[in-house]
Amino acid sequence: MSRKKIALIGGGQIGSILALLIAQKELGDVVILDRPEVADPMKGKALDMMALRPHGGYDVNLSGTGDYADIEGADVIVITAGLPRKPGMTRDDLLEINLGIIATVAENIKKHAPNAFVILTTNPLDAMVYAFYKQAGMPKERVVGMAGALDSGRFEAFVAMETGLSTEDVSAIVLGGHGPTMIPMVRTATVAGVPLDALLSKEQIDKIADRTREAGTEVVKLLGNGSAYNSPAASCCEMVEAYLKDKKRVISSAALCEGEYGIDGYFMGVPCVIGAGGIEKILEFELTAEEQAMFDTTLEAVVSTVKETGL
Ligand code: TXD
Repeated sequence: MSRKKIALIGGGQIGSILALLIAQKELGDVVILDRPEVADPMKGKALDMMALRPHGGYDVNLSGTGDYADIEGADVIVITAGLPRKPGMTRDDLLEINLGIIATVAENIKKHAPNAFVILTTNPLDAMVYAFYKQAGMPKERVVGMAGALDSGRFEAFVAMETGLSTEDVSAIVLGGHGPTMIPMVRTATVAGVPLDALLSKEQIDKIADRTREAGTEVVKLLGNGSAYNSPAASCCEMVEAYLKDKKRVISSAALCEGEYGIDGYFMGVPCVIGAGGIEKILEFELTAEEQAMFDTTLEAVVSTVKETGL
């Protein structure tokens, strides 16, 4: 039985941590691909992680490359290629340059690994996943954007921090676009089934929701150079694992909606069932009038960024 092959397109901050997380979980062999100019540093990173194996207790192989031929037949691909934000930049400021990068990546995946499950993280996420989908010509079940997993995780982390309770017991989801219009779903969030408003005041809950919406920017400001990478890598890893192990996890992800939540033809952060079939299903539930209004606002933001791609 051969191992699964996981290709990481982009071996920067997220790509590097993700390679290590995937290896530690032995989800498959990892190929880290980056620009040809940095093929050697990628080989160096991979070799360093190969040398970590005796300490890490894993046996998968890691390799670095600048050549797309090496991703041939990959089962899963995670795209992080692109520029990250610098302080003062919005995610949308990255659009033009990352759009060009995604076009090249799409063309190469189409050629070398058309059967892969593709997870994209590059910002502005909602537009980049749309652009990739339009250009790669792959089925919608196998193209997804990672954002909701991260945003939901941030929401859960802040609830745990504010209540002093275990993150393991917090269950919360963030829907919508990956930007300031995202929707932390306060109404459905619980700690082991106990609703948030039984544990926190309205002011505390509002503060957590606001902090969740701005969590990426908070990290960008503090880091001073680049954006969050540990939690995004862990979020990608969760999605890779759900697919390869056919776990049927319910993870908020940017999936192509065709009628779900009244959206037609756009990728939007919605609760997705991830299993061996990729995005197997989008779970729908009724929103309150207030939530629906927030959904309309986030959809407007996504549509306007997508329009800028000209695709
Ligand atoms: O929730 C989310 N979706 C996100 C997304 C959370 C955090 C960061 N998010 C975005 O992911 C971020 O705004 C970036 O657009 C990507 C990757 O973030 P990362 O922090 O990993 O950026 P790095 O460290 O700059 O890594 C990007 C790598 C770098 O090594 C470049 O050399 C490489 O991408 N790169 C390329 N690889 C292959 N091919 C091409 N053309 C290419 N161009 C750049």
